[in-house]
Amino acid sequence: MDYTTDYPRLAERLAARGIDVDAVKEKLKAQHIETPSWGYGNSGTRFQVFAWPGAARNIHEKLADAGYIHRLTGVAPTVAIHIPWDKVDDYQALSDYARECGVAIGAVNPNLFQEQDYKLGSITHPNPAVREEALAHLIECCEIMEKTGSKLLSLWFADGTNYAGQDDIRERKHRMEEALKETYKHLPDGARMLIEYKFFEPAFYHTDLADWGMAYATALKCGERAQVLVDTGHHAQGTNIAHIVAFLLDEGRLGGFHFNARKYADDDLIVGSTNPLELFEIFHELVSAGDRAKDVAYMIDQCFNIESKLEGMLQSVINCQTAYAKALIVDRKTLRERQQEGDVMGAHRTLLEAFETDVRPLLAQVRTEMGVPADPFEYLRSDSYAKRIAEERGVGLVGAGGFQ
Ligand code: PSV
Ligand code: MN
Repeated sequence: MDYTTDYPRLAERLAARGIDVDAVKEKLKAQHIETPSWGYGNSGTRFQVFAWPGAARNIHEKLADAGYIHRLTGVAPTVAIHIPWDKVDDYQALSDYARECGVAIGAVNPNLFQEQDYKLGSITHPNPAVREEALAHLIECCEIMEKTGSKLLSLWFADGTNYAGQDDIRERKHRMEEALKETYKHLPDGARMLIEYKFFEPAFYHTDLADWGMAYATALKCGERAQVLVDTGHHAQGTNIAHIVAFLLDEGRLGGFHFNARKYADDDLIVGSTNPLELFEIFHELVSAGDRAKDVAYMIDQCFNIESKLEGMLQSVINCQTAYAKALIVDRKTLRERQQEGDVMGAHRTLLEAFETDVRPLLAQVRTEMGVPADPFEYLRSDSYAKRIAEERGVGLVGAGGFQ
């Protein structure tokens, strides 16, 4: 549906609330959401992988699909890669191909969870030879960053233990710090290292980097260019993620996000699909932090198991745009006044006013001005791209994100 005809009325209402609508539109046009290569391939749960017709089978097809999502939205110009899932011989050629597709290579994600050797961990493994192997992979990823021009090394470790007493927790902490300090030295100029945490899975007794505090403390030991990556799925039920975001922003250590939604834990569902208020709260903190949030990297980390990869990815980008648009139209002047007066409900309702505003006309207007479809989802459904790739690529499970 094209909502642009409703835009003038909305713009008038926002202006009456003291919102600078032109400034909001500029910010929305400059939004940057990175999509993950692994979201374009087939993936599944530990029970089954269901093949989707036309799902990307290799990094080239993933980049082509990412380029398509960028053409439809105008705000998804980079693609995160996972090594070795996306390993190639010639990274210069890969970067050139990405450019032909209209995108660039974004964060490089080392994969330290799929080798047999990593059963007891990677950089925290009790055996120094395995730790060496894992460190070599991290350094290899820094070299790939150099070749692709990537400025982000995005780190997540499956390392941990399953049973009390299985290994020495403090010793593992030291092994982690040692490896990350060494990796830090190999970062290309101007690049950052983002340290992700997760409180469980695949380890269930303890995870070496279980929460934001551990990731933060580790980042401090590495250096200024080491920051925390918040994956929205990696928290216990009830955790206030917006609070973590605000705290890390204030400390200058919020590096980026992995967006997804979860009902239970790390379900990798479409961001904003289970708790749009939470996503809005996060964006509200980001907008409130102003310039402190300027380098934050917004990445999607999702897999689409039963739905169309392209539709799932597109909806994810749209949901991020919606949450950001709502955060941008918060009447911050009134909010501040009410906060200082101790007006609890007044302040809360100021936020709700923005959250409950239908921003579809604003986004449709922004898209039209950007020269992309006013309703990208409808466009995708009426376009021939999905049909064409389904015919060309067929139904196969090969080349997925490594979950088969
Ligand atoms: C782990 O659950 C994670 O969130 C990490 O970011 C991985 O790189 C990604 O998912 C894909 O497995
Ligand atoms: Mn993640």
